[in-house]
Amino acid sequence: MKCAAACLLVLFSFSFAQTLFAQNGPAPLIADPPSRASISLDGMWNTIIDPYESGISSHFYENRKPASKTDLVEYNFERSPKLKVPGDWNSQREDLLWYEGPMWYQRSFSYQKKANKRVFLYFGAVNYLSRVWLNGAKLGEHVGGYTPFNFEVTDQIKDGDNSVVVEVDNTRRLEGVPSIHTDWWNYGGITRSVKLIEVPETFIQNYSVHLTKESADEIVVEVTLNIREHLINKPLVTVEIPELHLKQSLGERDRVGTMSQRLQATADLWSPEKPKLYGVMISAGDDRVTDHIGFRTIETRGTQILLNGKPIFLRGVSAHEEAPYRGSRAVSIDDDRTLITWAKELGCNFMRLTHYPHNEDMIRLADQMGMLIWDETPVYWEIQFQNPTVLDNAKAQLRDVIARDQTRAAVIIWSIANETPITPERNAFLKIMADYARSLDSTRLIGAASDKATRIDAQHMALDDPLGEYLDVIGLNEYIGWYFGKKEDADQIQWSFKYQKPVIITEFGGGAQYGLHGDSDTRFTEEYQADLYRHQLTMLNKIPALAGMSPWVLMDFRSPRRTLAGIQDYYNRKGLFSDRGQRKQAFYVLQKFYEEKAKQ
Ligand code: GCB
Repeated sequence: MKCAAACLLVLFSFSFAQTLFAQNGPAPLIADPPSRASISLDGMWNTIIDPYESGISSHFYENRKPASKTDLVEYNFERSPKLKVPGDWNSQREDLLWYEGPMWYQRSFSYQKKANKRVFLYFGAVNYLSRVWLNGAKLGEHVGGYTPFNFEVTDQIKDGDNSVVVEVDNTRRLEGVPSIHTDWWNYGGITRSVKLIEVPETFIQNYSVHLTKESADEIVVEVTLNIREHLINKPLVTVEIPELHLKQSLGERDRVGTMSQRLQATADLWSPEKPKLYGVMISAGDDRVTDHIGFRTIETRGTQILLNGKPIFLRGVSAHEEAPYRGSRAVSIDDDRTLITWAKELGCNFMRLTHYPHNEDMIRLADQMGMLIWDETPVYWEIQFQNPTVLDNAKAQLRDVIARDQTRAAVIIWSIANETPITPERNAFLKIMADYARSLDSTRLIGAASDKATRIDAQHMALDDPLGEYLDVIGLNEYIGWYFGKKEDADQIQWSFKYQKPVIITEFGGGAQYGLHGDSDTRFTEEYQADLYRHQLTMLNKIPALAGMSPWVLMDFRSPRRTLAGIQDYYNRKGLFSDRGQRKQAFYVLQKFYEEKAKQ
């Protein structure tokens, strides 16, 4: 085993907090919450539904009790109904199934202040807009329903009783990302865990440990420190990978900045078949994080995707973050494990997690179970591409999911959009997003899904969306036999693609109600869906640039757009599994196809 230190360089020496984060917004994200000392604030929170938005004018955030019998206070958290955190409100109470609007959450907790510790209030995700107060003082706001955020509360938190109040508003907005139209449920609430994270005064803000693009024998370690203003000590940063006999000091650095060091080491490479993870310890002064990290390379060559230098076919499936059996947002590691296990049973080595970043546990589990991941930002259908605030919002969501997941070997593709209209504004917007993703992480592939194919004649279809120029992999969503033409049309069709890049068919499929049988021409029967898969797979298999596929979709999921009574009942029924976990006939068609593919 070789172990030699090479170039030590400071990549940035700006203050992260000042340049990238809005005034009233959260602090830069703390990486790796699972390995931090923390106090969970999950559990039952007091809630007040507030459709007419009286909470701000009535100062709900003060969580006040009447000071005397004449004092008028028109709310009372303690006597109000409770909701579980993490969780969406829609599935917790029948009267909240369709609710879109503001909801106030409050919870009290006791705390003992500790010397030389900084404290951050961390939210895994809150959909969509959140305003947060601690002990009546506003900490800030966060926009976006699927990414984590944290506020520093070192100065606001008290010894003894504390009260945190969050106004959560899932109203759909034209200027939102996503905007007002989506084909999934707009689950509101504090949908992921909340905790207090305790760190030393100087701590490891973020890090990434990965192979270089050029060599599988070189590990790059990048560490960003957060050093409290008044401190002058510059801690020594050390990285250790005991199984590789690596222990390397990164040296003293400036107050804020990212240290980057290359280490020579030959690790067993991570793959879906052998998801090897190494214990990695990073320490800086009093701070220490311990992570489990896989090492692999991902690149493209012509129309191929290479994992660890070898071509790989992505046998995939798309999935929403929806809980099996319950019709709610997935909230537990068991939900995540079931989804990955089902995908594995189908023969998958790849999951397209749509249409927004799924929870961190899911990505960590993919690392452990061996599942390649397409990680997507919610730039979906029509959003206000001409609006600079919308671009900032989309970039912030991309920045935060990359900050959260950049150390996970499972993630191979950052997806910047799904089915967006071809306009000059959109092209410019997505070029900025692609460049931004690359500037934050140059080790992964950039993708997006387009549905803008054109029919050339009865036998030819083409995708020449200009977005392809900015991507490493081309994603195509096509619904021949469901929204477009007959399923048999697929037998004749040949596809052409403008860019010589790997193609992933990111969506195809059709609806079927589990247990509904008939002939294969009858919509919504299992036979129709299975037959559609047969025709599709024959067609897709003829695409020379085909590098993978992620049919739509693993499991039926709730959607307000799906109104057909008796069949859809507000579920999108394109699942290979029903929402109750039953396998439809098409599951077996795809499973057989993947069995064959795995042998090739
Ligand atoms: C699509 C969208 C996806 C929908 C799906 C459908 O093209 O990307 O979000 O759910 O079609 O079922 O229509």
